[in-house]
Amino acid sequence: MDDLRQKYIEAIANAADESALEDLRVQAVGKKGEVALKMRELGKMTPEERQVMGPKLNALKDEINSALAAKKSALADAALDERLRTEWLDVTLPGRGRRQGSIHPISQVTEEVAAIFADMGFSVAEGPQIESDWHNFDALNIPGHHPARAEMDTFYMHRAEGDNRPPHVLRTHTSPVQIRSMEIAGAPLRVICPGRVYRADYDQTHTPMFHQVEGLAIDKDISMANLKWVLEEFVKAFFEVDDVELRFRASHFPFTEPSAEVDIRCSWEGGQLKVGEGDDWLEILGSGMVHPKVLMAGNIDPAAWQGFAFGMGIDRIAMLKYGIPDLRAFFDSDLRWLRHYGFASLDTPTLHGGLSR
Ligand code: 2U9
Repeated sequence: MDDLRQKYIEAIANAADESALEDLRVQAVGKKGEVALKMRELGKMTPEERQVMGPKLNALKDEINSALAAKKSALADAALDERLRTEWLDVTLPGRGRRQGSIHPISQVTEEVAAIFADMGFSVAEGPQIESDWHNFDALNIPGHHPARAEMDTFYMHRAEGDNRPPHVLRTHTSPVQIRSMEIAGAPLRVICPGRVYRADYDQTHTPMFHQVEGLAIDKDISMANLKWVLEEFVKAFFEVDDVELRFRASHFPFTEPSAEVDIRCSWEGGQLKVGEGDDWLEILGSGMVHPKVLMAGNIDPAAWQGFAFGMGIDRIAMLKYGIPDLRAFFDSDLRWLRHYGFASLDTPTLHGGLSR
C-alpha cells in the first residue's frame, strides 16, 4: 500500500496537465482502478485483517483524491497566470498607424454643431427616444385632432390590453427634450438638443430614423433679431465661410409664432455647393418665437419670458457640407463608405482647432 501511495502521490505531483491528471484519477481511484482492486481483495481476508486494511485503503483513497484536487487547482492557477502573462496589453501604448475605425459623419456634424453653439453659451441636452404623447405633442401645442400629428407619421408603442392611456411614441422630433429642459432648468435657458427621431417614412430622401438638432433660447426681451444673429453665426461657422446671406420666409409651426423657414444664399456650380455666393437659395432650417402655450407647458411664464427656437436635420446638413449624395447610405454600415466619408477618431471639432480638418 505504501508503494501505491508513493507511486500516485509522485505521479500526481508531476502531472503536466489536466488530461494527465484525469488519466491518473482513473488508474488510481476509478471504478476499476488500483485502489478498487485492492478493496476487492478485502473479501478474501480474515475479519481481523479486514478491520486493519479497510480503513487504511479508505484513507489512501481520500489521500489520493485530495492530492488530485490540490493539483487540479494548482494547474488551473498556473494556466490563468500563463494567460495573464501572454494576453497582457499595454493600454497606454499609442494607437496603431493603420486606420481601423472612423467617426461617422453624423457624429462629426453633431460635434461640430455642439462646438459652434457652445461658443454662444448653449449647452447640450438629451432625452428619451420613447416619449410620452404629452411631451411629444400636447406640450408643443399639437393637440389630439391637430393635422401635424397625422403628418408626422408617428410610430406608436403598444399598451397592455385594457390600458386606455394614450400610448407612448418614438419621438418624432427632439422638441420634447426642450420641454423637459424647461421643466428641469427653467428660465433663462440656452440649450441645443441633438438626437435620433423617428417617422414612418422611407424613400430616397426619408429614412424612418433620422437625426435632428433643435435649439432653444429663453430670456427677457429676446426677439427674432437675436434668432437671426445666432443663425447667421451658426451658418458661417458650420459652412466655414466669412459671410452668408440668410432669407427668412414666413411659415407655420404649431410650437412657434411667428415662424420662419430659413434659406441660405448659395450656388451649385458643377454640382458642387458653394455657400454664401450665387443666385440659388437652400432651405436648411425652421425657426420662430416660442408659442406662449409651449412656454406654459414648460412651466415658464410667457408674460415674463420670451424665447426663440429652431430645428434642422443633421443628416441633411451633413450631406450638404460633405457632398454625400445618398441619405440611405448613412445607415448601411458599409465599411468602404465609412472609410471614405468617416473622420479621424482623435480629431474633435473645436472652433480654435478647426471644425472639419
Ligand atoms: C420647443 C419650442 C419650439 C423647434 C423648431 C422647427 C422650427 C423646424 C424642422 C427642420 C427640419 C424639423 O428636421 S426637420 O424636419 N424643424 O422647422 N423646429 S422651430 O421649435 C421648438 C421646439 C421645442 C419647446
